[in-house]
Amino acid sequence: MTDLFDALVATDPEIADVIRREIERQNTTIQLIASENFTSPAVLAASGSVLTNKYSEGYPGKRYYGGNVVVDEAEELARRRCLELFGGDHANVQPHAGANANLAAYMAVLDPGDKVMGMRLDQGGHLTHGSPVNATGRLYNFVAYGVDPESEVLDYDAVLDVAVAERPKAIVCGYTAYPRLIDFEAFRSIADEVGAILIADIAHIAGLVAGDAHASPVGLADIVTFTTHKTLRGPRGAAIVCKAEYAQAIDKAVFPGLQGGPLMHVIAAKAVAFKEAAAPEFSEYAHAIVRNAVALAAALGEEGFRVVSGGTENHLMLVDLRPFGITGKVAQESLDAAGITCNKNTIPNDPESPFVTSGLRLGTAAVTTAGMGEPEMATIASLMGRVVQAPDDESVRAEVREAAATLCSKFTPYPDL
Ligand code: DSN
Repeated sequence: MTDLFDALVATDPEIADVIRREIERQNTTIQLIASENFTSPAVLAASGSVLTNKYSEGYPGKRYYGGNVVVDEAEELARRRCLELFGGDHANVQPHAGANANLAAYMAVLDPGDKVMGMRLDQGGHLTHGSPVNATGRLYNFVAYGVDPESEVLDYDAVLDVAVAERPKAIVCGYTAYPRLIDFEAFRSIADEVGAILIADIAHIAGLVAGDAHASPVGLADIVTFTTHKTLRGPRGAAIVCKAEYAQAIDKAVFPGLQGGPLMHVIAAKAVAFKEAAAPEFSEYAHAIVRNAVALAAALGEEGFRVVSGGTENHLMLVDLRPFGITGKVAQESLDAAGITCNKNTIPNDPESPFVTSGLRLGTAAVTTAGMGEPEMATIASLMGRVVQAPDDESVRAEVREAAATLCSKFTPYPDL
């Protein structure tokens, strides 16, 4: 790694400097973006390897080009480890991103114009769950379910009512900003009630599922998609696990349906991540993420934040900033300036636009990887409380930035980089 970086410094000092400064940013500021994590040096090494040079259209043993005998082993290892980790009949580890994995799932089982039911995008659904500006919303006829307006939690009877009224061909469960456990058995029975295919998008919670900190949809959902870089802590990318009857359709949808050559360096890094996630320490890690999220949500409540749905049961929480009279946009910018990275996010029935928002989404996967625990969650909540009460105060920002750096000096994700 060091030799490779030396080569980069010699060839392109500007990009080398960007990477150096990003390592510094990740090491010295608090990372609370719920979809991010700090991947291991082993994953970094695989994804920065010469496997990037290989063209491998097709699947192991059935490639369009020669010279794939070595990289085939990487993809076989990734597929095998993925199935050992999650269960299921068939795995496809080629999707470059969660968006591709979701579109492949739809392409495998739907025709353009078919009706699909997913969570409202402003209540936790993802862009690829039918946003009108995304290919999924243009190709398929999405209808939405949402959370209960009072409890801000899914009401499965209400979801069933929408399904019975709409008779979708597929139902998508799994979210990008939902802080509660998902009852996949309830979704299976709703899908069965209306004869729908069930697709679970567990991009956010894949690491919790792998570590037994959240129930798994595998075996219940027909198709399960997930990204590998969030709670799962692998390289940027995605994978699909499905029942045997959908295996061929999924493989065809990914390649040649959607993608060309797979990223073999990233597939090798996914194999490394699946191996890491199968270790007993990973289960401890997954449970620690949830404990930290519960602690952070409770401490933020004490600081005056309104925690959406009253708390969390997974790795993330949404907080409503209206008690402080500020928007998500202002809070995100002020916190960023104070050394705390997070993202503005709509909350259920948000009066503000998605570019402004009334809330923040916060996640604990990255800080838990860095080694922080419940005492540090209380510290972070108190630092956040100071910033949102004086969002424009430069001296508060400077003090919090220094406190964040002091905290991170004891919990540095990449001390050797
Ligand atoms: N951008 C990811 C997230 O933050 O949840 C999803 O694509």
